[in-house]
Amino acid sequence: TSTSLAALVSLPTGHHGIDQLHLSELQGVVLGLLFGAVLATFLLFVVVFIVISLGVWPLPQAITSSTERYPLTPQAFCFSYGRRSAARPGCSVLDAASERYFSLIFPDYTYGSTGLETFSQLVYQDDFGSTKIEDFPRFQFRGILLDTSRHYLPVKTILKSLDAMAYNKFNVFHWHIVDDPSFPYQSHTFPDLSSKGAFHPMTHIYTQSDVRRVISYARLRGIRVLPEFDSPGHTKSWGKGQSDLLTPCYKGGIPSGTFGPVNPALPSTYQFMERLFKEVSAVFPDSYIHLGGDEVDLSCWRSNPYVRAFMQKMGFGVDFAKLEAFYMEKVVNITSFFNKTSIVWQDVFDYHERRSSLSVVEVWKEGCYLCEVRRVAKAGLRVILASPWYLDQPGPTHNWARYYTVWPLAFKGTEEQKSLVIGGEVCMWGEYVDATNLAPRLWPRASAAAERLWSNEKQTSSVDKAFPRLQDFRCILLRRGIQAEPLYVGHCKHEYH
Ligand code: CP6
Repeated sequence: TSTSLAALVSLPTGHHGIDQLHLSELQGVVLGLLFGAVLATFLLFVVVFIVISLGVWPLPQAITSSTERYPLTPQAFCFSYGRRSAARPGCSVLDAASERYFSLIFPDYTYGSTGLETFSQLVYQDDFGSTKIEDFPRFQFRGILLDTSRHYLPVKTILKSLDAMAYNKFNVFHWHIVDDPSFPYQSHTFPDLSSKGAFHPMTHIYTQSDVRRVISYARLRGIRVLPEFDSPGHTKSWGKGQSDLLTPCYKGGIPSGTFGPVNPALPSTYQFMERLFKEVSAVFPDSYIHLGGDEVDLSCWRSNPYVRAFMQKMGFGVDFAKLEAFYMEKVVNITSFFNKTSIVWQDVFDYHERRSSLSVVEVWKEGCYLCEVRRVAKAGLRVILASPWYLDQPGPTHNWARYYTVWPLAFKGTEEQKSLVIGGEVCMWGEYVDATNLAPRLWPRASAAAERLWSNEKQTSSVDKAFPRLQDFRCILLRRGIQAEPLYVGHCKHEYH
């Protein structure tokens, strides 16, 4: 006789919005455990108890446990499709997820092997027995920004981060792929951008096959890839492989030899952007694209007589905000022609007069960030909140509790305005971060933001209650090979690292 155990996985119907398939959501109405007859396995009876312990993170919307316990053996365990699930048997995303999660549940088990030694090492117990979980995300956009321009991150490192993101139910990888220091994206249309603008033309680039690999790896984990090509500022590296793109700065009436933001006064600039974004729109299939638009240094534009003449001609006078807005609107229009919805940093909203041409605004500045969230929502635009979740700098003030105690909707506004807050994002800027320190700097502090973005706010308002659960979850991350840093004094039960 054999045990027949199954986890029922159901995808709710009517699933839409920015959220892609995510196993944890598929678990939507999940984990109804079915039991068949119980077993007799010769003399030795080895069981593995379900580990749905304190470490469930982020907290599901509803979780109930009984004290009954059921043994779970890998030979007799399987995931199956819920009867009323919107996903049908044969769904490749779900099948791949089942396989991955089978290995995560039974870490040392390989199909076909019945080594009891391996099994015996696996026996551990849990406080609860049968558990029913009902779950769905609080916000549809739960992102992590990684910056591959300040330091190149190997593809392997990005994939590993995607694993950890999925464990934390993040569903957007915001790929800040290029910036001032380097241009690692290998463009087919403009190969010089990376051959001249990357840190190294061969080893420190992302080929299109690298990008495809990242996108498909992310897709299988319910994560969408949101590329950012930030302009007109933060583009120094673009200038190395594309002459006449950046604005020549002037000093004492002559060119000083230095360059500023993208030159908004030349028609060739927009022809370049059209061709670049045509390619990028095809390589990155997501319907969203991040266009940056932040921190534009106006002094170089101001110094350039041709830029000033262009402004006169356009009727902008000496209002450089108008010039910035003009430029961004052009780029927004170019990308919308390629069927993309654009996301911009809050700077664009702040200087833009015709805000109705914008769609989604990402709030990143410190200070009264909820004031800004409110202003954007009042203007009827969607908001992503990043300000409280800057994780790139270490230090005593940057502790997890600070990321945990954020209330994204604590501003005065109507329900409709609040519904425009589509989520939030953890920013991991790359000035001080590369493959050596990325994981411990991200985890488990980003997990604090993950729970804020996923779980019911009322059920997760206590730092003290969250602490032991987060410590447990950090141990789970370690067991899965994610080098998450410790929160405080303690040890992990299954310390393998
Ligand atoms: N790079 C780009 C950055 C930052 C931004 N854009 C940034 C600014 C201030 C802080 C952290 C990061 N490094 N392209 C702003 C969105 Cl504190």
